[in-house]
Amino acid sequence: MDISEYGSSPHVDPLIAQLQEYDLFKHVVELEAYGLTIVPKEKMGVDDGFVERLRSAILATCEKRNGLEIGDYRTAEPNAKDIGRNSWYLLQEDDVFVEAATNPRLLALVRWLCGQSAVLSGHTWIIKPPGGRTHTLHSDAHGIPPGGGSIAHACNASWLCTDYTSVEDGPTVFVPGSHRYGRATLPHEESVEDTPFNTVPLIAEAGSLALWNGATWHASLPRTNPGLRITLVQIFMRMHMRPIHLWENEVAPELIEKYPELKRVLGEHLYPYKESISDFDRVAPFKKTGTDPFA
Ligand SMILES: O=C(O)CCC(=O)C(=O)O
Ligand SMILES: [Fe+2]
Repeated sequence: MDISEYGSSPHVDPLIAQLQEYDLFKHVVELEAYGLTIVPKEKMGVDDGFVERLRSAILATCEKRNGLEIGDYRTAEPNAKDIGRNSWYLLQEDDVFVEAATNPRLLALVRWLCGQSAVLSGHTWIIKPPGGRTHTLHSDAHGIPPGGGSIAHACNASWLCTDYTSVEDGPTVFVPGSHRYGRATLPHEESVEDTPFNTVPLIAEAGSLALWNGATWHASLPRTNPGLRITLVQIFMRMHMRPIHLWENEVAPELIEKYPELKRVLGEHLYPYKESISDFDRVAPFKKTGTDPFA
């Protein structure tokens, strides 16, 4: 008996059929058990040239937007800050970005985590040169405090555009199972070296999809190998994470001045995230919302 064939659950039945068709059940189990999974290139149903096209599109967009020449990514040593600028809103730069965001296998797994109504929320590249900046352990499900972790609110579907062969490549590292904590990291948990939790590095070939529940704690290591690590980061979220209104430029400054509390309730937040954060003061309070329901 196949329960999905009864048609009793219209949202999940088609997903089960897709997961079966694409041979993805193992990845669903890993997402449930560890909060992350790596789908190898061969299972993603992409053509042979896909990764190369994606990598080239990222490099070309970075060069165009930032007015620089990167050269051969296997040996290049660009300035980390320069290549990190203007990295958002990629969809309309090249059709390969649309292919990356709408890959049917990727979407089956994203919809497993965040529902059929999941939306693409953020789209950016990470180009990491040797010695580049690293992330400390964090959750991508910003704002989900303790108590909110029984479902995935967000997920990260990152395409590896270069091989992550060893820790020298500067890979992402994860705390397996941390999605069940359902909260962001606290300051004493953030350092990869000192955290009391077990971490595992993401080792996989270019073209693989690394997919994690947004709540799964992760960081990244500095790159010590020559050349660039190149990744397309795609954040999907549940539909309710979309605000009803975007208030920016909608409310007259005079009204806000007259009613100062208005400023706060309209949201002094990071989202919608545009380009390089101009107001870094907003990052710490924003991250705290993931650790305390009263933050
Ligand atoms: O660069 C990495 O490996 C991790 C980046 C990260 O934190 C993210 O994509 O959410
Ligand atoms: Fe992250």
